[in-house]
Amino acid sequence: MELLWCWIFTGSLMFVDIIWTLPISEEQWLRPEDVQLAEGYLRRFYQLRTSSSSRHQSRNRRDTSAMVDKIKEMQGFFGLEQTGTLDPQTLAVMRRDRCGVPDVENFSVYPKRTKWRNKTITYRIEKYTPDLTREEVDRSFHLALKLWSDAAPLNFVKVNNGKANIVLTFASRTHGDFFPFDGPKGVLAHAFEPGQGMGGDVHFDEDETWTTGQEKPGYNLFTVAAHELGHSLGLSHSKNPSALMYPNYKYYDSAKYTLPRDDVMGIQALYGKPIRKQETVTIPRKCDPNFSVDAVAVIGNEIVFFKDRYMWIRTTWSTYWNQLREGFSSTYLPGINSAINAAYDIPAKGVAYIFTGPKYWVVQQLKMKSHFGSIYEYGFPSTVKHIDAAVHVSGYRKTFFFVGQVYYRYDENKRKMDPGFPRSFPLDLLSIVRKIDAAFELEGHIYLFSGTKAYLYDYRQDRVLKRIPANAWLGC
Ligand code: 0ZB
Ligand code: CA
Ligand code: ZN
Ligand code: ZN
Repeated sequence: MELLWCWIFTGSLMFVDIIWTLPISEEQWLRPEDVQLAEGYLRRFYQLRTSSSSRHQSRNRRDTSAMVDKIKEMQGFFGLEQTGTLDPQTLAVMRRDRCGVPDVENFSVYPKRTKWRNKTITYRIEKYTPDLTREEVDRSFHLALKLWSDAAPLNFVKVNNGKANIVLTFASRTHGDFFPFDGPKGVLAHAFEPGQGMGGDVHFDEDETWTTGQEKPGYNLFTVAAHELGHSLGLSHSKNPSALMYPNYKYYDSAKYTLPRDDVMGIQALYGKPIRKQETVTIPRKCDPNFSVDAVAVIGNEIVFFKDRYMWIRTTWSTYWNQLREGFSSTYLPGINSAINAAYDIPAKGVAYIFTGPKYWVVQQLKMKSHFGSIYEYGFPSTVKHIDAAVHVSGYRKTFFFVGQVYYRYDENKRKMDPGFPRSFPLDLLSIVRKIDAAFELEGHIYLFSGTKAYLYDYRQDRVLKRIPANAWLGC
């Protein structure tokens, strides 16, 4: 725990400070030097911005309230009572040597760069919270750990008894370390930096209400666990407000959240980059007779074929159809690093939607930053973990999603799933295919891909009109 380190070396100093200031009333005690010290401190570590730094000019009301907010933020961070005033305890902490490790700095690590020597790290859940089911707690921790293991060469293994590197538990008030919890709000949890014994352990304040959503009052367990596990792995607080390791709580949706850049840089500074599996470097062989595709969509003027982490791009203008570009999806679609399951585009809107597992990405142009959401926003039941294929039928303004042996119809205008779905495939289609891998619409024609074949499908009459090899567009 980062504070432990600081307190061992400066504890006695802080003690003297408090004794010395206690008998004096607040007004007498607040000297101009103290206000200046606080202002400098809050500017440096909490991005306080006031219009004037001169102490001869009177402070305006906006500055004062900004200062009060920042004092509260700092008090919350140090587990002090959030009074918003420069009381003796608060000033004592500000005066204290900062141990050379600001609690807020673009990612930061512990003074000795403590980290785990082992790449496989075990964790054990010692006690569950009554606020959630065991499954919800397990899942929150699993997803929180996955954020970190996706960004660095680390594996987490859950053990149910015996020794573990990281022990996670819920406790209130005094609970066997030197850091008693403070009841509801304030400190939500704390974690110890990597090491023997309590090293790496995470304690959650049982006096908080733990949730899997966003409901208030309450704190999202995934979010807090993700932050605390950053400490367990050796990261200290970051000064970057968009970082997960920023000191303040902010709700993050476990279905959508990916580790911010600052935290990725932090974890990789300690453990290096993740070791990618063989599949990422192999280019699928498009002319293989067993070739099948994962997804197809039209992005801009180009048809994009996806297979594993690779893609081929060709223009929709027939004269240039022999020109094919190709590469790893991550080079054309920054941020998308996993295999793509499905994709569809709405030509009228000029956007494409790309699905990887329970996430979808909104893409307007290749090589442009895209943003993402969760498939559950479409109204899929939680049993659906990924989509096999998707196609937007412009004539209906509806999008069809294929999942296993059924399909869903989504109304893009109402932004709602049509009632009566999922349904099983129409009969003619069903007689030919068992599962759809990919689908796209081009000039009013719908192509459905299944295995090594692509089918030109007339949805109005439920008739398959033509059958071609799945790689027919790829110049084989
Ligand atoms: N633990 O890691 C913390 O940072 C403590 C304070 C420490 C002095 C022990 C803590 O509970 N901080 C609160 C928190 O929510 C701060 C707050 O209430 O805003 N930490 C978890 C967190 C932080 C950033 C993003 C997500 C979760
Ligand atoms: Ca608390
Ligand atoms: Zn504790
Ligand atoms: Zn923290």
